Amino acid sequence: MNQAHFEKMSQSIVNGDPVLATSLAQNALDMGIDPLDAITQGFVVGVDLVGAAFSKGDAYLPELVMAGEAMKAAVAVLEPEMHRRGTERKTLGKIVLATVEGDIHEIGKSLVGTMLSAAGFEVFDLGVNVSTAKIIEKSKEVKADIIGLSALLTTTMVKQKEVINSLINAGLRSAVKVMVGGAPVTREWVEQIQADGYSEDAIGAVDIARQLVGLS
Ligand code: B1M
Repeated sequence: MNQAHFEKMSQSIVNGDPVLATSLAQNALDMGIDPLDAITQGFVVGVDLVGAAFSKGDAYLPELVMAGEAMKAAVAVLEPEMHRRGTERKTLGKIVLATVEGDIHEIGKSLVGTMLSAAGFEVFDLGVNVSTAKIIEKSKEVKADIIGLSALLTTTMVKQKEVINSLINAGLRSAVKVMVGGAPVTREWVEQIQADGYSEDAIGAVDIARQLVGLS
């Protein structure tokens, strides 16, 4: 019986249906299903399916965005119950995420954040136009495993380098990995600024983040 419910949960993510995902999450609690099982055996299965389809070119950005929204809606119902039971999802690592200073492009960064959260990372999304000092301060405060920096403008990419330089100057470079992304970011740029990881899209960002915390 639970398996049938898990399949419906997965399908609600594939269909990008936050309303259905919300009610299935609530039904799961009413049925006595463990909220963690609902996430890992139900909703995450759907996220993985959409991610795999996106990677193969069988799904497109809107599907990915809607799947992320549906996942967020389901987790919003289940997470309070997990807190209450003290069975919080074991996080894969902590990520401080921001669009760099001078840059207000939000959509890609937020999508990356949603996918990282859905995959099990604890994401501290600082928003857009975030100063280097604020990024480093937050990273120190939460003892981040990874700092994720998005930049969409050729004029703001340099802020990714600035963050890395500031980490070096503060003696913190070995304490945290730095992952970068955004449309103008190239592999050459990543090598030049000596970032630890780079991805062209949100699904790839999850793979890279997993690698950076030693999980794959
Ligand atoms: Co802007 N803009 N924009 N813009 N804008 C671009 C980026 C531009 C390429 C358009 C163009 O000219 N063809 C161009 C940049 C040129 C350049 O520097 N090379 C540009 C410009 C020039 C500007 C302004 C300067 C325009 C002006 O005012 N004269 C201005 C700058 C404002 C500022 O930031 N200070 C500006 C403003 C805006 C809006 C506010 C209107 C709006 C943003 C709204 C918002 O985010 N709330 C906007 C938009 C929408 C775009 C385009 C059209 C779309 C960006 C987007 O959301 N893409 C963009 C052109 C384009 O990219 N086709 C453009 C969808 C999103 C899902 O993809 O953000 O690439 P993307 O994220 C991807 C990957 O890059 C990657 O994964 C994401 C998901 O797959 N990724 C990461 C991103 N971050 C990552 C981090 C990671 C890993 C992967 O690890 C941490």
